[in-house]
Amino acid sequence: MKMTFRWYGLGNDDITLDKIKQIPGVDGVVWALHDIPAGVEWPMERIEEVKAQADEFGFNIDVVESVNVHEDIKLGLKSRDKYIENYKKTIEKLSKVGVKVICYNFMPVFDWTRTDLYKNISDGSNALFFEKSKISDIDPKELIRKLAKDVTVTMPGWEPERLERIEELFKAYEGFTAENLWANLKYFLEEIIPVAEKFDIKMAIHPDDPAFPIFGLPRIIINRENIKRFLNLVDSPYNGLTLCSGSLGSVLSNDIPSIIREFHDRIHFAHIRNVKVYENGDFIETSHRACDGSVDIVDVMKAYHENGFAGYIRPDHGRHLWGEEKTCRPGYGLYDRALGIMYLLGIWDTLESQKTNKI
Ligand code: CS2
Ligand code: MN
Repeated sequence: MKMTFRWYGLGNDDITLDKIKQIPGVDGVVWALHDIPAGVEWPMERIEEVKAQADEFGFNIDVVESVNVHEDIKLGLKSRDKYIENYKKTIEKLSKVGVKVICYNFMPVFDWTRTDLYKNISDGSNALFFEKSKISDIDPKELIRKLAKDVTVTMPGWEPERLERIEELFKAYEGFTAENLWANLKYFLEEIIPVAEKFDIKMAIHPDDPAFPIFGLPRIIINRENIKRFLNLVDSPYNGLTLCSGSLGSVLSNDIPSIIREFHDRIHFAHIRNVKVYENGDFIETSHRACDGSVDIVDVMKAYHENGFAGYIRPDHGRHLWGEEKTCRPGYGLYDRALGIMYLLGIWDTLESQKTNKI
């Protein structure tokens, strides 16, 4: 298991590399060129710049999250081929600085979606929250306006240039079904995976968050059955998963430890976080502790450990603690993610000692 921490880049993240350096056990930063729009080939100089910045602190840059997929690819438009070509060129360039895993998602229009970015918790902290009933009444444009008012940073998947086109995008998706999305994903994978194989980079799809359709848009990477179907679209180790316990955890019927046990050899990147799901389907992000949320994080770590997981892992979102919501990106503060790492390493180290009969 190789521990990493997400870093949004120099000047784009108040959690700087020198701070990350002080969290025990972190070997690499998970990065991206967040200002490059989906579909555009990443410039080599910019990639090399990040490599030099990480080198200075001794961090690897083995994992990229994300190289975003252009909407025309998801929609299956004719124009997709030129964007797929750019994607392939980006894969090749990333291999030159030693990148090993590319995380991406295939969700129409939106990346992760919440109704509240700073829901107060009784202990005085706050966290990302999803109110199911709100999503069914709210116009997506209204939600975008509401969330944009709350943050000063651009959130991945909610980039202004994409959202300016929101009406156009919804129109393009009219009558679009889950089967259309499956077909377009297959087309994309059949093009990309041979290139990933050639340049030895594992592609790792991120599950949809939340793991059910919203605003009438299909979502397909949502449960065990669909993950199995996804892996069979192109049956290669290079066609793999980012297993996000929080995204899949938004639906109580997803048994995440058993999904890990079944597909561990295709999981290249593990996102670990906990969510508390309520009876009405609302959910809030919690600390990583198993007893604080609905996902048994101890069993999640056991499932990785017993299968000798050698891939990359990172704490995913955390709560905002000690007033840090004033400066950090929603869900990506320093403190809860650092605490999360200590919890995850505590479980892992205990399991390791048990294995070697030290305890
Ligand atoms: C994050 C995602 O919400 C999450 O779980 O990990 O925003 C993730 O970065 C993207 O979906 C990857 O493309
Ligand atoms: Mn995730």
